[in-house]
Amino acid sequence: DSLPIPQPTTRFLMGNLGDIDPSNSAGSLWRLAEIYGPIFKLSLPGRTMIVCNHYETVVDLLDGDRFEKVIDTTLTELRALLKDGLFTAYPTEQSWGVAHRLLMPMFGPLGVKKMFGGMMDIASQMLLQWDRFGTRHDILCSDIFTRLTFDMIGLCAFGFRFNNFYSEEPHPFVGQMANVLTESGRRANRLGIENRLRIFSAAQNIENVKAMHDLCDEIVADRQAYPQPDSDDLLNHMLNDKDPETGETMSLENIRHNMVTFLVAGHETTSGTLGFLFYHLLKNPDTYMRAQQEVDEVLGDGPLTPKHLSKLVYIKYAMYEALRYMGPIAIFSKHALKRTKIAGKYDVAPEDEILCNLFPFHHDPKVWGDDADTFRPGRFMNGGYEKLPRNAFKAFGDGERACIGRAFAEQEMVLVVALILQNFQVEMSNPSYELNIQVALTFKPGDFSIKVRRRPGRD
Ligand code: MNH
Repeated sequence: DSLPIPQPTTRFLMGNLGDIDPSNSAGSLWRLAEIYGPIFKLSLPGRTMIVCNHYETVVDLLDGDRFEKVIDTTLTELRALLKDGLFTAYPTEQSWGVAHRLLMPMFGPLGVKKMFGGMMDIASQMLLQWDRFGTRHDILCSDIFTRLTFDMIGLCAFGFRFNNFYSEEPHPFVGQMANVLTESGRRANRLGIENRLRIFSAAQNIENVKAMHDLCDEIVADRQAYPQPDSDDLLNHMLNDKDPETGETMSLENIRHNMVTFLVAGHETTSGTLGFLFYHLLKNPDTYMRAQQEVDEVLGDGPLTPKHLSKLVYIKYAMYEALRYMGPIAIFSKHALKRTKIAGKYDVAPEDEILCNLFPFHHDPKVWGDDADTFRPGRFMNGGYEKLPRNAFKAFGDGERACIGRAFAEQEMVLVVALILQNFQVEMSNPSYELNIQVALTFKPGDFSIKVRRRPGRD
């Protein structure tokens, strides 16, 4: 037997469109989760969306034998930029498998260790800039961490320097991408007919996409004209390696779309997470102290080396806790391979788009307890992470379509946080700052600024 899936009242022709705020659809989905509980349904023009909010419903969607990633409306909009790149490829697309198998080793723990030097290069540029800013300068987290993560992925993946720490304005690519991501998000929340009427933004979008594709093509052409046989970066592997299963190489187009994919997926998420993390550490001074104490014990005033990374456990869990509390990605989508019941109760068909609503999922008191709404990295310490119920922490997505950049992101974030805490005392520019979420494709803390001061004896 099955239970009906609750649904807010629908309106003629509009369905539930009125229940979604187009500038903050994820916020609307949280609010509805508070009202409807584990699962609810929305009818939007042309499609039905089923939203799962609690552990019992979301975890059932992670059964790869019955459900798989679906290219939902937002991802479909993004395909104008990312095409068959890993993030937006259809499950049936051949190029996904080729790129996935070919690239996996580079994104594994060993591959990512080789990028340590590139990450240190960029992080030290940032620290140098902070010294020169002095103690009175307000550092806008969303701006500074975007410069940082962009430079890191550019250098580590393609040997390309965006040089965002050497210019007043970030590299044009940064703005082009921000515009395309915001526009894709907006388009995904509009009616099809409305999109056809927004001719100006569509033309602007096409221009931005072309500029980004051109830059990637230029980087490739440069590498082909001036090969770097000793470099071990992603670009060399994409150009030279073969898929171990089929023997196929990646096409030049697919390389371009994966380059843009790494730049998109690899900067917004990580920079947003760093912003959230500093917000929480500064709002909860005991957690800041504990993180700084860990850095002092592990590093003292000596240089950070790769062998230190695995010892910075509290910092890693503080980052997980920031991701749990509210990460940059609020939702990922699935669909059923054939008719089935979610959690044994709710009927779904293959054509239904099913959303994993991460905020309520990561705050489900049945898993996280009564203090689910408290920032407490300690919950993961001393075996706490290992003792979680299966699949309770899904900030990096799920299954074979989970985040390929996870080890890269974790290394990058632990490294940056450790270097900052080792060398600087950080405080909020405005001590009464309250979190406001800036929504583009991903979430980040809006208008959040910090001030920094060199720690005594750390220069
Ligand atoms: Mn990442 C997929 C979260 C950093 C490259 N990433 C995903 C998904 C989530 C995610 C969630 C699954 C989306 C879906 O199911 O539709 N990613 C993150 C978070 C961070 C992050 C929270 C940092 C914090 N991601 C990175 C970095 C890179 C990267 C850094 C690249 C260097 N992510 C990807 C790619 C995919 C992905 C590529 C798509 C993988 C696939 O489908 O094969």
